[in-house]
Amino acid sequence: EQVEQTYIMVKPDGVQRGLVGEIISRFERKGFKLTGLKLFQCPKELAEEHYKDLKTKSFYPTLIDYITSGPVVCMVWEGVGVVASARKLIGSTNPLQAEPGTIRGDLAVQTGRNVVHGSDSPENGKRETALWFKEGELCEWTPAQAPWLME
Ligand code: DAT
Ligand code: MG
Repeated sequence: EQVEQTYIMVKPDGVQRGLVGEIISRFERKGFKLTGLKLFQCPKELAEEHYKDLKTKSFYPTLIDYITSGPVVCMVWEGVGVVASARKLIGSTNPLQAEPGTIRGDLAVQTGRNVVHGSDSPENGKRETALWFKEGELCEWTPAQAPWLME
């Protein structure tokens, strides 16, 4: 039972639509631990680095424009199995295929406006956390509820 970290981001549409609290709540209520949080205007170079694996895709330029079009909310969540669990909470990339009950399934309709990002592996969780946060911006702490979440 390895503690992992995942990088979660409310994309500009989620911020503009007033969904920040709703999205944070879902991870909070599940029981994961928040270790980083900031509102941030993403520079183009960082967006390009974050999505470098998609560089050859036709939608890459519009994806970069979208992610840099307004502030995003950057978060790091920690816990056992947090990477896969967060992906389940988020739902499928295409919101029309995302299950009801997931963030995208409940709150979005189009792939190009799918309101939230989540790391797809523990390795990328680490890579993206280091990309979006400086060391002093992360907090190590023990939530008071910890013994009531895990025996
Ligand atoms: P996810 O965000 O579910 O991990 P991904 O890593 O494959 O999905 O793609 C990153 C983002 O790129 C995705 O959230 C929205 C955009 N994207 C992916 N596939 C797309 C497509 N076919 N058309 C338009 N945008 C797409
Ligand atoms: Mg992805």
